Amino acid sequence: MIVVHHLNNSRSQRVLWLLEELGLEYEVRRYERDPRTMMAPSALKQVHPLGKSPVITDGPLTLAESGAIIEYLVSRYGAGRLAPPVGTLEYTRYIYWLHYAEGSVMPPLLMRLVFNRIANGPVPFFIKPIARKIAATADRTIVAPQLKVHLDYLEGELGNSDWFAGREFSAADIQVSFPLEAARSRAGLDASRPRLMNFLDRIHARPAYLKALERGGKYDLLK
Ligand SMILES: N[C@@H](CCC(=O)N[C@@H](CS)C(=O)NCC(=O)O)C(=O)O
Repeated sequence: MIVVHHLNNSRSQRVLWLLEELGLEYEVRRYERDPRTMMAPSALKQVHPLGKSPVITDGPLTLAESGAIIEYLVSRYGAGRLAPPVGTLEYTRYIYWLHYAEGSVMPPLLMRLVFNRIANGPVPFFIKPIARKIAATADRTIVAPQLKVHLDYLEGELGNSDWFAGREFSAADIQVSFPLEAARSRAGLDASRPRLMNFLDRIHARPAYLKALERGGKYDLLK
């Protein structure tokens, strides 16, 4: 049985969604973020040394890293579903988006999260104005321009095809969904980028997406 070690409000929601799309049986083991630090509980370190989510176990295998998990589940259990045929241009695009989501667009989104927390988090009152100023300057000069480049790029890509890898929905769309949802929550993704918003509307209407939300519980991404 596949076990998903699922942290609330996190990337592991994508894995639940993928498993629902594939119609596979799985067990969800839940972990709650510390409400003050938002970090994962130490119990996750007993599953994998990094203590992050998602992690899956499948028989003797323990696997972390959402892109690797998605690739593993699709190649082992997909039976040709949710990935373009190997050797096609669409397959290369599929692999590209699996990597891009965590390797390229998530870093500036994570920096935005950190600077938001520095600006709004609990710091001693006498350093608060300085902390806010440093966070605002770093965000304005480093993070915001990068996020704009990524969101413009992603919006443009959906002008070429309905889904990221091509004409068919694939697991690459599941992988890219998390940065887009995070961008809506903390990077100002809105109706000024209609293709991305339409993509989010389309995925949110999928029965498997909704079923995965029921299995995963509250999904309210950090700002
Ligand atoms: N690149 C990794 C990132 C894993 C990761 O950072 N997960 C976050 C959840 S969104 C986490 O576990 N955060 C809690 C913590 O760092 O303590 C992946 O895609 O799986």
